[in-house]
Amino acid sequence: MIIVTSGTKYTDVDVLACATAYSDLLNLLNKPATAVLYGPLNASITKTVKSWKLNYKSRHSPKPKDCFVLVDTSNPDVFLNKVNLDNVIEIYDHHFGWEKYWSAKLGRNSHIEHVGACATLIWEEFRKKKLTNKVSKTSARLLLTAIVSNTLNFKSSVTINRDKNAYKELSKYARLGNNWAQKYFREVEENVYQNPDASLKNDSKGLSDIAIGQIELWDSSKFFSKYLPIAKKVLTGFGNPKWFLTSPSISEGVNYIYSENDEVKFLLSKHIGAKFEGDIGKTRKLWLRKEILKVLNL
Ligand SMILES: [Mn+2]
Repeated sequence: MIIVTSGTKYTDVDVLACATAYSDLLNLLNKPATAVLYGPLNASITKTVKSWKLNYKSRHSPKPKDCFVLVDTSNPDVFLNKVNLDNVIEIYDHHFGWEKYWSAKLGRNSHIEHVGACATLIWEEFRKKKLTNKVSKTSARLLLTAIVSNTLNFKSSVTINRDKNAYKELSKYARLGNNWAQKYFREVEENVYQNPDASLKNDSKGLSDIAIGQIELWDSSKFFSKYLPIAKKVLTGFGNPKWFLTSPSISEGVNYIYSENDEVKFLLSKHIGAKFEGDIGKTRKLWLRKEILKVLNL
C-alpha cells in the first residue's frame, strides 16, 4: 500500500487536496494508495469543502512494507514517527530548505518547485499521465480551491503562470462557478471570526526583533473596525514593544497594517510603502508576511 501524507501538526486545504488527488491518481494507475492525514483540519477547510465527498483516513498504523509519498511539506521533522523516511518513494512540495536532502535521497522522484500551490504540481502529474479527464469532481474541486487559497486568489506574488493554467484546466472539471473564490474566502473569514483569538495566535510570530501577527481575509476593513483590541492583546503578549499586525485584504489586493510603535511605522512606510493615518496603515499591493520579512531583513 502507498500512503500519501503530510505533516502531522495541521491539515490545510493544499495538503488535503494534494493527498487525496494524488492517491486518486495512483489508484487510476493501478497502484493501490490511500490518503492519510494526521493533523486536524484548519480554518482553510470550510463547511462547503467538508461537504464534498472527502476520501482520506485520519489514522493508520503503518505496516513495515508501506511506502510513502509526501506532499506540501519537506521538513523531515514534521512527520514525527508516522513516516519511515527510508520508505519514502516520492515527494511534492513548494517550500524551500530541504531540496538537497530529498534530491540526494530520491533523485528524480523529488519534486520541490517554486509554484504558488503544491496542488499545481499534482495537477501537472495528471497532465503528464494523460489522465486529466479521469479526475474526480471532488479532487478537481480540492485542487482548484487549494490554488485559490495558497495564491490568495492569484494576487500574491508567489503566483506563476503554471498555477493559472492549472486553475483554468481544473475549472472545467470542478464546476464551481465564477464566484467560488469569493464564496470560499468568505467562509474562511467566518471560521476566523468564530475564534479570532485562536486564529491570530495560530498565525503570529514572535521574532527576536519584532512580533508580527497576520490574518488573511477577503475584506480586512471589517476586522480592523472591530477586533484591534484582541490583536493588541495577542501581539503585546510576545513581550516586545515592537509589534505589528498585517492583514492581506484579498478582495482589495492591499494590506492593512496596525502598529502603535513609531519606529515600526517608519520601517513599514519606508520598505513596503504603507501609508499611515494614526496607527492604521495601508499598502498599495498585497504583501505576504514572508515578503515583508525579507524586505525588513528579518
Ligand atoms: Mn501549500
